Amino acid sequence: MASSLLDPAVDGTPVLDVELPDFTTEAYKSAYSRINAIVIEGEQEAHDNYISLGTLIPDQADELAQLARMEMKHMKGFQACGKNLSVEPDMVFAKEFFSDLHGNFRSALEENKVVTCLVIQALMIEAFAIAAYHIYIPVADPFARKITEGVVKDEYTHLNYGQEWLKANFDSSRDEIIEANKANLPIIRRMLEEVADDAAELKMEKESLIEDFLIAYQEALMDIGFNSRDLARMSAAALVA
Ligand code: PL3
Ligand code: FE2
Ligand code: FE2
Repeated sequence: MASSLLDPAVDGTPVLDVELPDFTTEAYKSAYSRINAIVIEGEQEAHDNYISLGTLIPDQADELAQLARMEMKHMKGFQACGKNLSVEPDMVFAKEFFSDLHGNFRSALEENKVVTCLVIQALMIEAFAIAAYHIYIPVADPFARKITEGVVKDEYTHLNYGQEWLKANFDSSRDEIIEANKANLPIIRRMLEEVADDAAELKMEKESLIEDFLIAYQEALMDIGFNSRDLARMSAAALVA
């Protein structure tokens, strides 16, 4: 049976009655076994990626190790969310889900392409996580909701890290950011499509996910130094591929 919840939003503004899903159905648990795994795998890979970035930016290795530690904490939190609902995360599915993006990050790392690595991890993956967690919070079970609220704050710190670095190095990074966007935004789009049915089972809408992703991603690009024509061109990259 669906229940409803009247609750102030995080910033204190009142929100409408939200229909909560039934967390005990097989359909919910099946979808959750994949989504929970995606999030666990995403946090694990984010940890590894920040450690790797520390080898490309040695003078910031300590700060990056700090970000990596936060990702480990996130991963453990989401593992607890799955356990709490008696769901076994489908990690094989999740590894496959991330494989293209993971491969592109690894190739960039081997070529010492720090800009591409930052675009993939700190801009795209973090914006994806921010969108997903935002949309999830109002429809999450109370246990997962608390954990996710703590996590989403950290993800802004991570997005901001990439944003500040790329902003400080804008002139020398511009072309590589555009290239990394073109190669990887279609992959993010495909990942959003792939998760849409399971997300809908959790009462998360694909349109809201895309919208929130674009807000976080484009705000970052704008702050880094791109103008609105650049942004339109860069977003179009997701449509043509
Ligand atoms: C980096 O800090 C985290 C990377 C995680 C990527 C998350 C992608 C999530 C897509 C699925 C949306 C469902 C959210 C539900 C949360 C249990
Ligand atoms: Fe995280
Ligand atoms: Fe993160």
